This record gives sequence, structure tokens and C-alpha cells, in this order.
Amino acid sequence: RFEGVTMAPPDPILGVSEAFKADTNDLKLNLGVGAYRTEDLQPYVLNVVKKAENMMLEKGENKEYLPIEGLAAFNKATVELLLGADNDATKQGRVATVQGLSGTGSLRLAAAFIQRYFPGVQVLISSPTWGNHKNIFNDAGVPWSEYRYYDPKTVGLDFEGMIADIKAAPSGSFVLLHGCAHNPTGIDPTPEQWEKIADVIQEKDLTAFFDVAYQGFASGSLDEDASSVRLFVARGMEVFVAQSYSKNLGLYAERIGAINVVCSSSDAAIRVKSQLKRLARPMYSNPPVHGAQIVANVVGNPTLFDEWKSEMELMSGRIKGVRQRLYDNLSAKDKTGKDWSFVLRQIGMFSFTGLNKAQSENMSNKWHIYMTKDGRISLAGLSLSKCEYLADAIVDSYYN
Ligand code: PLP
Ligand code: TYF
Repeated sequence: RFEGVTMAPPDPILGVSEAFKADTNDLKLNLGVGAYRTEDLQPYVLNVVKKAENMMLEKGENKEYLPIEGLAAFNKATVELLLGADNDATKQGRVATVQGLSGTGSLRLAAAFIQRYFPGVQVLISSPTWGNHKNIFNDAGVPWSEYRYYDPKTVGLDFEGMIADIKAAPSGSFVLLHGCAHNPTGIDPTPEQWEKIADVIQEKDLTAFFDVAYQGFASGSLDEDASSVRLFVARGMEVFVAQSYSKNLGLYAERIGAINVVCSSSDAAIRVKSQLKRLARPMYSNPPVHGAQIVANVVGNPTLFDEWKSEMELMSGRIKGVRQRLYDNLSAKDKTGKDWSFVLRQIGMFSFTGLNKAQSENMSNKWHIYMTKDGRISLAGLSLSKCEYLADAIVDSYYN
């Protein structure tokens, strides 16, 4: 019966960790998956998470089923975090919020909604984008096409190309946008460019679909990292927003996030929410409670909330420090005078090095540095003390 089943290819990002594990060299470095490490390259559980878990134990929280839409206190906290405490859309009840299985599950639920209510309508995604985006829309049966985003000549944003491609999309299309800290490039539009993107989306009657996986983690400020989304919502635009707490609260394995649909009326929001629940029920019935309680406790407790903000600043600050050190080492090691300042301009967990597939393979084969084949490295998995070794490897791979 199962003889005809063929082997599935490994995930291009998660598969890197497998290759890393198999390497026995002491110099090995895993810069594949985007997961925060301490300066000693150990996983990090935030202090506020431990404190929230203690509070939950003391309260004697139970493990009863959640409603299909998730934990009420979490849903309230998550939308406030996203849009700000007294946002008009929230106050007017225009936002349908459903707890999801982290960012991925929230994106997948929205994709199922698009497939059901807008069959055949396409989603535009950036070229490149997070590899799982294509899988998610493919499996949901939502057609997608790409808009230009990355310009290899400048290692920056191809803004003209992006605008031209969005303008050319059939009216009614959805446009997937990374709210902040674009994965894999680390290149974000400026505030002025965001205004122009919103103009085009509004003029062409398109709908923005934001993927917010790094709020607070990119700049260190929750408000700044949500400004793209808030700009669209302030214009009265209807948007989808998927949220994830994997990175900013380090809750990778708890699978906690949400899908928010900002609608033009509270009536529409109620109906949209009912349909999201209908889609969730046969897929997974209802979401897990533990991560939702952690988020609700951290965001809902002023002391923990402030402490969380400091811990996020610490994490994003460490990454910025590593970014600077890597840039300094690259500039010192590279005798050709090449300008490496793009490393400093990129934000978030990643740096897009410009290394091609063969050069990325040289990084792993010769230097035991594991990274994705598109040239992306996770700076969150790097320490200050390893920057010099990494710079040697990059310069060697770049010119050989
Ligand atoms: N979207 C982007 C752009 C990501 O980089 C990630 C991974 O961090 C996710 C979504 C979702 O991750 P998770 O499902 O762990 O929340
Ligand atoms: O891009 C990353 O590294 C993170 C983690 O299928 C991730 O977003 C990678 C691949 C995947 C799920 C999460």
C-alpha cells in the first residue's frame, strides 16, 4: 500500500540543522534557522516567560479546551499589541482575531479563508520570501505570483520593480508584505516607501496581507515594528495580519500566534470570525493554551510587559552588535575595497550576504558554517567571538 510513496525533499531551512548536527568539527556554526542564541550560542528562555509560567502555576490554571477562536485574554492582548491600545478599528469592533498555531498556522488559516471566499484570486509574494510562504499557499490551493523585491546590484530594495509589479496585479489580488525585518533579505521599505506601497494598494483595489513575525525584535520597539501595519489600518484599509510569538517571546515550540482580519464594519468582522472558526474546527478543533496564557500574562501585567521590552532590546541589541562586528571584520579582511555596508543596513535576525549557492556550499563544506543556499545567515545564531572566523569564511567563499 505505501510502496508507491516517494521521498519528500527536506525543508531548505530546517534541513540545514540536520546537516549541522551530523558535522563533528569543533568549528561548526549553525547560521541556518532563525532562532535566537545567547553569546554562548545557547537557546534562551526569556525571564518574563519563566515568571509568567510561575504565575500560571500559582493560579492553578487548568488544561480545559479553549474555544475555537482561542483564549479571550490572549486575543485581546495580541490585537492591542499589534494596533496599539486605543486603536479605532479595535474600539469599533472591526477586527476579527483568532488565535492560531503560531505564524505558520495563522497564515495557513488565512490562506484557507482566501481559497474559500476568493477562489482563484492570487496572492502576490515578494521575490525572494520566506520559503514556507509558497508551501502554505500551494497547499491551501491559492495561486500566487511574485513581485520584485531584492536588487542584487545594490543588495537593497528594488522599489521601482516592487511598485510596478504590484500596480500590474489584477484588481482584487492580495499582496503579502513582511510587516518588518523581511525574511530572508533583512531589507525593509522606508516609512516614505510604505506610504507609496499603501497608495498603490489602495488605488488598485488590492488587499494587504501582513506577516508580522518579528514585532519588537527588529528595531527593539514594538510600536516601530508595527508602524507599517498601523499605517494601512489608519487609512481605513481592510487587511489581514498574521502574528507570531516565536521570536519576540522565544516561544518557538509553543506555537502561539494569531490571525487578525481588519474589516470595514463590525458586522463583517463578526461574520469573518465565524468563518475562520469554521475553517479551524475540522483542521485542529481548537488551539493550545499554554503559550496563549504566557502571552496574556506578559502583556497584561505592566511589570512583566516592561521587563519583556528590556529583554527584547537586549536580544535585538546583541544582534546589532554582532552585525557591526561582522561588518568591521569583513571590511578589514576584504582587500578589494568592496563595500560591505549593506550588512549594517539590513535589520532583524538575518543578513543576506549575496553569496550564491556554490559559495554557500563552500561555507559548509570547507568552513563548517551552515546556512541556507540562498546566501542567508542568521545573525541570531552568531556570537561576537565567531565573527572573525565567519568573515574569513565569507571572504574566502566570495572570491573563490
Ligand atoms: N513568517 C516569517 C516571515 C517567518 O520568518 C517565520 C518564522 O519565523 C514565520 C512566519 C512563522 O514562524 P512560526 O510559525 O514559528 O511562528
Ligand atoms: O526562516 C526561518 O529560519 C524561521 C524558522 O519551515 C523556520 O522562520 C524555518 C523554516 C520553517 C519554519 C520556521
